[in-house]
Amino acid sequence: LDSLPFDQIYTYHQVDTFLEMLAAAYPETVTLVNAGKSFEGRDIKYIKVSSGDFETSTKPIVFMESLLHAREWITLPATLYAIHKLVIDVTEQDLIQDIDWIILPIANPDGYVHSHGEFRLWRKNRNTNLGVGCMGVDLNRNFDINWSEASSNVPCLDTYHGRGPFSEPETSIIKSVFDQYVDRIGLFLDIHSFGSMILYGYGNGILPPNGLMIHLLGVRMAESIDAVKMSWNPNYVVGNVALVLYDASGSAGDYAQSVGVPYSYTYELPGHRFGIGGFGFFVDPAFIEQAGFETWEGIKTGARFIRDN
Ligand code: ING
Ligand code: ZN
Repeated sequence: LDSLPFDQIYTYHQVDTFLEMLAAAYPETVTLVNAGKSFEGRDIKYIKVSSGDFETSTKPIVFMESLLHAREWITLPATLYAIHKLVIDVTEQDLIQDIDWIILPIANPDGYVHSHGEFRLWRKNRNTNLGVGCMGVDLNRNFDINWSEASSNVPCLDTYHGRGPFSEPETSIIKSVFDQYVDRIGLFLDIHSFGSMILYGYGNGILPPNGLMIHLLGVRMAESIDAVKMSWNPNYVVGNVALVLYDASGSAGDYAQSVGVPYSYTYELPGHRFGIGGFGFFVDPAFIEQAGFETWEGIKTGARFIRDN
């Protein structure tokens, strides 16, 4: 396990195997947590990375996750690249000396597997207990923050919020991470695509009390990415999600903000360079490693900021 080629989009099983091997190969820094099962019964696993004992540590935590939305495949290499630079190819020691990490690469495994098979542009989970012919809950509308205020109550739609806050196993698992570690989580990053944006709450346009600081760090992270981005991609846009994009309730980012995480962002990674409509979710092979590399620049800026402030 000395390299992870960034030349393809890995499947659920490949990532699962990778995480198991990683934890076995680096027991002193990596702890693999099997946090529970998805609707269809797949394991949802995350890693804790710490240079010491994660549980007794008082270091700030950066918590990042990807693939809450199934079709947003480019977010996976971004997360795997971060793991690669924190565990396998460590060139910046301060990031693990000073900071602990929780990294959840595949937050929505059922949807992700479905997007590899039947339906490439699937977004939601695969809940079938909705009482209608349609399936799937938008996990990024299912969190307990302003739930149902700006989302859909129609199960057939892509922004269906589910039967209630945290009705879905996948969001409940993420909630349990916040329940356990919220006092130490200084930065939450929910990695989505596409659009080249760094977004923060709340999804109704109301800013958190530290909104100016949140914006400041958003800009700094965006600048870090823009400095190394591909020339064909636009600069990142930074702003409140409701102002930049649209109103949205019950998101993971808003939930993190509401329970006390000081800095919570949703990254929208760049889309396919020839993407129009749904094709923005397709992956340009020439961008896979680059997506990891450039996103990592933003993540590092965020991590060091919450360490130093
Ligand atoms: N976009 C996000 C979505 O869930 C978003 C935008 C960000 C909403 C932050 C709420 C909070 O719709 C994608 N591409 O998923
Ligand atoms: Zn998304």
